Amino acid sequence: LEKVAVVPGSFDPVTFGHLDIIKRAADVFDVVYVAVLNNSSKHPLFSVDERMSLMAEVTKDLPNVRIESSSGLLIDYAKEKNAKAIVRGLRAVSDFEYEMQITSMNRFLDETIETFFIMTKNQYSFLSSSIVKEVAKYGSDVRELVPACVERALKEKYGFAK
Ligand code: COD
Repeated sequence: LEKVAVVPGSFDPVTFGHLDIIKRAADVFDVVYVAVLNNSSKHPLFSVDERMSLMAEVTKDLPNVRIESSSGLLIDYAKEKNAKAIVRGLRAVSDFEYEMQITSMNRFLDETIETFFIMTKNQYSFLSSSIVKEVAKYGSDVRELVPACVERALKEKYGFAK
């Protein structure tokens, strides 16, 4: 039986930190669904479609990774995919409380789906979509933080495209 995992997130936009977690999950699970979702406490810069197409572009060489979106609850999506696991990334202690809350709620809703955490690589521990947007907004260089197509999309959004 195929072992399926869901890697959920807002991915607004995808960074090298996200990509690292997705690649490592794809090494362990047979099929990985990257679920581009809306986090109701965030106001996204990119639409779901834009986030999905950037994600598709940067994961195109990973054959067992599929990009989807859902407007419902993460746990319902995971059930629909017959997922055994939800995979999240952890950067610092500051992520812990938030992740603990989501994990507990998802377990309350369905205790058969496990949440797994992959610890970030040290070089990405400071990296977040928000910090990337903050830097890109002022026209600074984000090449080391995001894939080239994402850098281009940010430049277009913020009016720095040539
Ligand atoms: N290194 C490693 N991991 C990282 C890095 C990094 N530099 N940056 C981010 N990550 C990890 C995050 O920890 C997270 O695991 C994942 O990558 C995605 O991050 P984000 O910020 O894009 O995603 P979030 O935290 O906004 O995602 C929240 C969800 C969209 C999953 C959540 O809001 C949700 O499930 N929404 C759907 C509705 C729902 O079910 N709500 C109830 C949840 S209890």
